[in-house]
Amino acid sequence: MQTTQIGIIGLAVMGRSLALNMADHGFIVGGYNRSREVTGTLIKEHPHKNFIPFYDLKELVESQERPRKFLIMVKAGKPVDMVIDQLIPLLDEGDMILDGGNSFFEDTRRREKNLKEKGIYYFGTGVSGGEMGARFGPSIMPGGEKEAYEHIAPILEAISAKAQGEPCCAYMGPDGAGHYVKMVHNGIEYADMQLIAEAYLLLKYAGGFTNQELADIFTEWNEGELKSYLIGITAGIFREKDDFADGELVDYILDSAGQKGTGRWTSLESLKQGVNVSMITAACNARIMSNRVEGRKEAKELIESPKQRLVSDKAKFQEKVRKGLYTAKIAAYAQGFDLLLHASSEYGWNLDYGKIASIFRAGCIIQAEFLDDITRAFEKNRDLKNLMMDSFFREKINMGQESLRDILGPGIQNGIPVPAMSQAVAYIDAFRGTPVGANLIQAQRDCFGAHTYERTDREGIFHHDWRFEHE
Ligand code: NBP
Repeated sequence: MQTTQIGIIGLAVMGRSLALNMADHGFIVGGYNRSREVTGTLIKEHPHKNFIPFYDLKELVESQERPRKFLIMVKAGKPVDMVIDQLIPLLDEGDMILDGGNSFFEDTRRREKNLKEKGIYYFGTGVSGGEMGARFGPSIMPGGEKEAYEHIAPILEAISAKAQGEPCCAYMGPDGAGHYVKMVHNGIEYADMQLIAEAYLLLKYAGGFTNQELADIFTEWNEGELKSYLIGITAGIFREKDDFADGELVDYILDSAGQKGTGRWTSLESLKQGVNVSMITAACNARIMSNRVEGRKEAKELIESPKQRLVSDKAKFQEKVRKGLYTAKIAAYAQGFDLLLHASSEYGWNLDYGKIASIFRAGCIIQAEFLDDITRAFEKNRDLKNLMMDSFFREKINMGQESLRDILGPGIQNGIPVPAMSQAVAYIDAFRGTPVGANLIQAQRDCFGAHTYERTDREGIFHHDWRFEHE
């Protein structure tokens, strides 16, 4: 039997693509899938001299060089625990299990702890970039015991995407760090996509731009500071003709977006950490509202829409939307990295934010030139508390915030929902120290519940005996 260097368990879209990617890079890969026909189909459709199919998990384990390495690529949740339970009796101390699925980081922490007690290394490994990324170079975020990382680094770094020659894979930190970073990456992705959708709505319904014009605008934007994978594909989408009817496909796609849960996890986790990721939450809520297809149809007949008022100067508006989008994007990334900062301290991960931004530069959905600027910001100041405090981004916000405010007006007047952009403005405003009304809230709390308050003019905790008549 040929000796394998890594075993992949779960050969659906992601497992299959990663297996072929590893095989292409010269690694001898053993593959196993619960349903044997999936393995059979894979070798029939993609025969590869470096890929060896297994129909028995024990045989895959026995084929491995030491320390053994297994990459689990099954549906997140219970199936991961089931595969781990099947593997444990077959493994020896020092062997390694990687979970490359979208597992919740708390599950990863639990599994890592349990397996450590058995002498088995466990790496929660975020893999971004979907099927194409997995096949030809994803962004990879492994988290686990640092001393064991050297055993898996050669494989993971070889198959990862490369940005300016550097692998988009780096050790993130202990236990759940890799899956946490992947979760926040997905949350940022939600906000980024929502912002682009809002820019589209503004240009279409307040600017009156056609799909062809939108395609040209996004193509132009993709040559400047907004240059990114998402802006690039958006330009292409506006040009794509429909197969069934006249015009572009985008106009025939139902206005209802799906989600698999990682954005929601980010939002829930932010509340737990006491961190404001309002733009990620706004993006989740926008998808939730979009799913009320029948309800929205019904309400459209009952609740009046404002009259459409197109902007008078299209070119000027277009430029303001570009600047506003870029400014809001800074706020979204600032929120995501702020959550990472708090989590790093809460869980003792010592995350390297500059490194994290650098591995997002290729292979993943949020890849963008902009990430180089984030890396530079954290390299310049490792103790940077918020991206918006970095001199480069501060200046960009100062230059772009007026445009962001200006485009919200036509959006709101035309009845265009712009929740993520609105949250960007609210975040920037609260962040920059403008009054947020908390003095009044403290007064109310003290009035109805004697919750006390602090003062601006003297030290101490105060309670006031509110003299006006109230229940
Ligand atoms: P799926 O998430 O669709 O899972 C299907 C795989 O899980 C099949 O191999 C299936 O085996 C296996 N499986 C299940 Br379901 N229950 C099992 C069990 N109890 N024991 C053993 N195997 C079991 O696959 P995917 O889309 O390739 O994604 C894999 C992971 O990667 C997921 O966590 C996903 O969230 C994540 N991810 C996916 C993408 C993407 O673009 N699809 C991107 C990034 C991350 P069977 O063939 O016998 O049913």
